[in-house]
Amino acid sequence: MAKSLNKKTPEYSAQQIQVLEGLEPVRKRPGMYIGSTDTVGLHESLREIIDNAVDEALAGFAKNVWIFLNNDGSATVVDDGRGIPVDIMPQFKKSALEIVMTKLHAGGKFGGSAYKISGGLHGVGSSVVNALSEWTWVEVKRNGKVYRQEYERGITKTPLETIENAAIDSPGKTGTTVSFLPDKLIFPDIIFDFDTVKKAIRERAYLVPNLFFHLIDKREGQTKEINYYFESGIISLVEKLNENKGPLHEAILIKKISKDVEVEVALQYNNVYSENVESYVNVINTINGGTHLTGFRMALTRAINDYGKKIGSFKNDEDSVVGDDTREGLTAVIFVKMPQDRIQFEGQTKGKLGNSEIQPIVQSIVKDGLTTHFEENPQTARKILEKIYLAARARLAAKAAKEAILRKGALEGSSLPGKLADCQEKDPSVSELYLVEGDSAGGSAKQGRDRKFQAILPLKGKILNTERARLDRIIEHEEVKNLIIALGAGIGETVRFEKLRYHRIIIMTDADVDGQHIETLILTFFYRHLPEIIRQGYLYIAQPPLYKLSFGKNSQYAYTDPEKDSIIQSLGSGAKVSIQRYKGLGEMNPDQLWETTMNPKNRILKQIHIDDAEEADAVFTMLMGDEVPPRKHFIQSNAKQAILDI
Ligand code: 1YM
Repeated sequence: MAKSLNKKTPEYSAQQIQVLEGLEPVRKRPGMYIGSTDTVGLHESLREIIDNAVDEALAGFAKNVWIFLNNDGSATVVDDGRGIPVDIMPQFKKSALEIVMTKLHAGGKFGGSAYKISGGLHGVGSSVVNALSEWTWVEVKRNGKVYRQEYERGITKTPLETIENAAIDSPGKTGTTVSFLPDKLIFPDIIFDFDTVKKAIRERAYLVPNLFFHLIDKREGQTKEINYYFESGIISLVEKLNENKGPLHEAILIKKISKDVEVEVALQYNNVYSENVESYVNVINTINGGTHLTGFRMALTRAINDYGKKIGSFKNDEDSVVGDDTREGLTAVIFVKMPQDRIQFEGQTKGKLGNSEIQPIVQSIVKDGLTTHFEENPQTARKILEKIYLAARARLAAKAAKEAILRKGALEGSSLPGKLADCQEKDPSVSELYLVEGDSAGGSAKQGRDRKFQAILPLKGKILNTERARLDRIIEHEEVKNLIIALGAGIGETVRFEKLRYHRIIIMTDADVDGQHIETLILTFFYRHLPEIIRQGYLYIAQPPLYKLSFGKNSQYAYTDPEKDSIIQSLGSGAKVSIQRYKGLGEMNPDQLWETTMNPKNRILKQIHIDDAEEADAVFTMLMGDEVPPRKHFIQSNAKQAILDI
């Protein structure tokens, strides 16, 4: 039961701490407390500590959070908040700090903030991380002193050490430092991944304005440092997402509190066709949306239809736009803050907000906010309406075009393209489709393949740049049409993945700049129009060898430069080696192509993931979109690699 504790200092109400139990259960069943012990759980433990620092920022005290990835495998999180309280709790004869670190469910109410982050998905706090760490080291700066304590696997190792008049530059300097080394006995893999940590803090940085994040990788060979600071929260996030997409107007921010629910929405239309909407509840990314997203969508469609009618821009009374029309080129972030204990998550991955009361709240706030914004900024309203009307017209045109195509039977039931050399196998789970650059390499691949399970589709030149092309135009493009028919699953609204004819789709291009371009074009096509194929893990890139090393009567292939070097080294100094650098697939005869790149026994395939859709999206947009400066910059900053390939 919760015990009443004495209040020791005025700013810290220790009686709010509830002490429940020790940490033994955490080591026995770690998954119950951090979700899993794989790398997701490993990063979750770091996130827990970071979130404690972020909570201290939400409470209005910390201004900075530093995260260090140290050379010995440990991580250090530092904040400049008040410092975890260190006053002695009489009934335990221990400091509050030690209780926080060594007891389960010990936690105060954070500065009265109802929206604290820790207590999120797993929300277990510092003590659980401590229990799952080989060692933990905490330093608190408070009352002009420095306090330190060490723990091993959750057990107190040293008494609370106090350093009077320590090197605290000014009396105002306070804060908390937590260092920990994840326990190898718990986590099979204890290596922190810079990009995963970066993503987690970037998310927080956008949602907690005015907090400075510093991520520093001090591990050998890595000297990476990244800082995040967003003065204006989610509006910065929307602007960032639209950076290379040609925003059409100033981003719109709507913010209001209703019945202890705080709704914050930022939106901005851009020049491209895809939609990018993210939603959050108390800093938790609801990747499957939920009632807040539904409320937003309904409000957007209604506000636009109402405004369009009001200014008389519809020709007929019954004209109106539908939800889909409002999504083209829409970038938006929906951020709802509500009391933690009322949140209901739904769905298998708990990525969906289920609270039904949230939908009407978001809907009315967004509808009112948008209507007011349109009335006060008619220029912006006009630009948005034009974009949406264009989408509506394109929808009607695409529908007509699709009907025409379907009538002609161009896609459905159409016979396989003549260029496709299909495999004999009919079971998609063991069938492979090679997309090969150029007719000559396509010819070699057709001769070299194992026709039982390998199909070859040569693609001529550069396939259509799909980033900016609409569905009706894409289907008309010969090369893409061949690809869609060969895949067998259709496209757009009528897509049926169960009809996909191959579960391994392998892009095989030359290892040069042109090859990379074609590779990016094909990836863009799948990413934009058949992302499910990437999500299922069906898309691969073949890795042809870079070199053939011949010595005497023997030869060996090298797929990377280090591999080439090590083969040369292993041959000793006397050997005479001739090195052939492969510039294209066409330089290999069918047997060599089979041996090096197609034979499942030897070949190297790289599986494509959408693990960071946002980043992939940005790169695709930058390389493929209309905006020239970012592409130029990207090409210039990657020019070294490009030159090597020429
Ligand atoms: C690097 C991790 O844990 N910072 C942190 C934690 C606390 C406080 C300040 C804090 C909270 C309160 C009052 C309060 C915590 N305090 C507690 C407990 N950084 C990090 N910074 N004073 C300081 O909530 O009232 C738990 S966490 F329980 F002691 F209040």
